Amino acid sequence: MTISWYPGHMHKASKELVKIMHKMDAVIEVLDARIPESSCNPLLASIHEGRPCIRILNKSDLADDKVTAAWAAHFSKMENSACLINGKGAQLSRADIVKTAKRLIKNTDDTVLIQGQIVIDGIPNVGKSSLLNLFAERKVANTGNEPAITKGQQRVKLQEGWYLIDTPGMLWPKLEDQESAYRLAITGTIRSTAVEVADIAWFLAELLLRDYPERLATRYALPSSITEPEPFFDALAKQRGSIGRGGRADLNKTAVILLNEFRSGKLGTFSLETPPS
Ligand SMILES: Nc1nc2c(ncn2[C@@H]2O[C@H](COP(=O)(O)OP(=O)(O)OP(=O)(O)O)[C@@H](O)[C@H]2O)c(=O)[nH]1
Ligand SMILES: [Mg+2]
Repeated sequence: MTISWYPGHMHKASKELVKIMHKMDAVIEVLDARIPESSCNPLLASIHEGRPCIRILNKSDLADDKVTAAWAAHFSKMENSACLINGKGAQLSRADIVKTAKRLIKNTDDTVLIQGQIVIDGIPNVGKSSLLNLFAERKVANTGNEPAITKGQQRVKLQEGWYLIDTPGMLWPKLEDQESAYRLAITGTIRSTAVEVADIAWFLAELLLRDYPERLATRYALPSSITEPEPFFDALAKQRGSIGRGGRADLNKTAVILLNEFRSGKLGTFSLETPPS
């Protein structure tokens, strides 16, 4: 299966982002801490036009702390950039954002430093609207555990006089690197109706059986003889009662079980990409 998902609202969202960019003093690009490389939308660098960029590695509670710290060090070295980490249990504050933005905006114009505008962008379902709510310290934007919840821009004034603008999650027209596309799908960035759930879970099972066999063995009490997705899904289906015709795994139901456990963190924390050394 080739993964491709670029609905019309994303094209519209990118045009609307371009329209407001000249008014922005800085940008916040939200990345998924589990897949910082794949979750970096290549269109955004050109849309940002060199503006100061605060990258936030979000959902860090689902990733490996050491790898996330290495990614933060990698991104912080980039020109005109800062990189912050956010996750459940270790959240950033409004003061962190304002302080970092002021440091990056090396502008002698005091009015910018008192009342700047920052746009929050990134791929779908990465936590942009949750961050807007966090920094606004109230629920101003809808959030949800599926991609494409936000359909239009939303501007909020913070107590300090700064403005934050939330935007719809955006992918790009062609997902050239299909391994990356599968990583985007397993982390929940691609709408489930645009992919074959069983294919995505098969990719995830292969990856986990190869790199984290002990975690699967512990969580599902698997015999060590299971090293391939097919017997893995049969064993999981038996355990969770998702048996189909002929006593074999109902692959769709069992796929959903594995994906949900991975996405919710029940299987543990995973960093699926490491920074270039
Ligand atoms: N585990 C974890 N979940 C998070 C975190 N931040 C957000 N979420 C969850 O991720 C899901 C998506 O959050 P949203 O804020 O709606 O994401 P978004 O980037 O605005 O998504 P779109 O508007 O669809 O582009 C929600 O279920 C959030 O509760 C986090 O730091 N850790
Ligand atoms: Mg949103």
